[in-house]
Amino acid sequence: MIKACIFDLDGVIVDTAKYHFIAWKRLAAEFGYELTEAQNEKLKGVSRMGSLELLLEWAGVKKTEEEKFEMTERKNIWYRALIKEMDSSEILEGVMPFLENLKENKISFALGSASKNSNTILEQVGLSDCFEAVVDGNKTTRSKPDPQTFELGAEALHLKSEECIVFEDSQKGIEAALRGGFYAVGIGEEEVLSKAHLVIPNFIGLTFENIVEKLS
Ligand code: B16
Ligand code: MG
Repeated sequence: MIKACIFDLDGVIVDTAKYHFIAWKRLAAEFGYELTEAQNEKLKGVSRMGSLELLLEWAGVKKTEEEKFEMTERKNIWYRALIKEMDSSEILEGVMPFLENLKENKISFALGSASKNSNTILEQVGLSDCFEAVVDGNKTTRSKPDPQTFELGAEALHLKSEECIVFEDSQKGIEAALRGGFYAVGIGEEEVLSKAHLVIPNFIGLTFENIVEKLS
């Protein structure tokens, strides 16, 4: 029986990928590399350091561990300046009614994100007190596709993985959910997220009951 939902943040609740893109692009320009939107897609759900490592690999640039740390810190300062301008209008369409529907039906829900900035983002958009548990990059030691993020989420809700639905927009996140034994619902395009149990474009017009029906 499905008793709870675990939501990824970037790409599911809000679209912060556009801000990550601006900040990574600025960093890449420093070593003469132009990051494309298609490459930015590949950074979705990837940790901050993992993203830098991919970027350096694409650019064919080598850096020391110290330099890499400094670069991620700088990128994060630029990124934080951008997210500090966010407000509730950036919550993706359909999300608020879906969360209201969960509350009405007394269905627990948690956040499961790779971001170490999730608390700031939740505060900016007015969702700080909304989730029963928040598992983010500050609480995990293993990145998606490892299921740790969602396992900690289920644990915080005192539930088993097979009792929870994970909503994710990235392939790595879907893989993490499947590896952990969760129901995996992809938010986005079927071709990209085909491994998920179900793919929906967004939450517009959907209820918890609709999703459970589609999964059974
Ligand atoms: P930060 P999610 C992920 O968020 C983003 O999709 C990914 O692009 C980012 O690199 C990662 O968080 C780490 O973010 O630099 O804020 O710690 O999709 O897992 O909610
Ligand atoms: Mg995401």
